[in-house]
Amino acid sequence: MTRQATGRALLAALLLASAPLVQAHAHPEHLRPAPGATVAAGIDSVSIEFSENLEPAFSSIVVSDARGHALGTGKATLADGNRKAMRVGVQPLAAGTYTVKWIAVADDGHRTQGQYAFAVK
Ligand SMILES: [Cu+2]
Repeated sequence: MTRQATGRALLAALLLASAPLVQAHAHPEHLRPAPGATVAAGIDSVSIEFSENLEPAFSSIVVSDARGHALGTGKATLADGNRKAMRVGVQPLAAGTYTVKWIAVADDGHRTQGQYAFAVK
């Protein structure tokens, strides 16, 4: 192996070793209500705790009813002292199915997003 090839192999190994740090995207870990859950009527917020600190300006949670109407009472906010936890208030929910769409922008600027449904009985 030439010295140049050895250098390239070393660089490749370093890049592989650092990949988990580079890809520290925010993934949802605790979702309330949980995906697919059926909860009692009257809940007035949806909250998601992520694996990474979030950038509040670009992160959001939007709750929609079965007809696709957004129900939020305001912008989603991060919890005091915990930048991994995001919450949005909604009017107390009546029976039906609801969709949650979230966008999470982590401190490193990477964006993840997803959606799930839950039911209110
Ligand atoms: Cu990332």
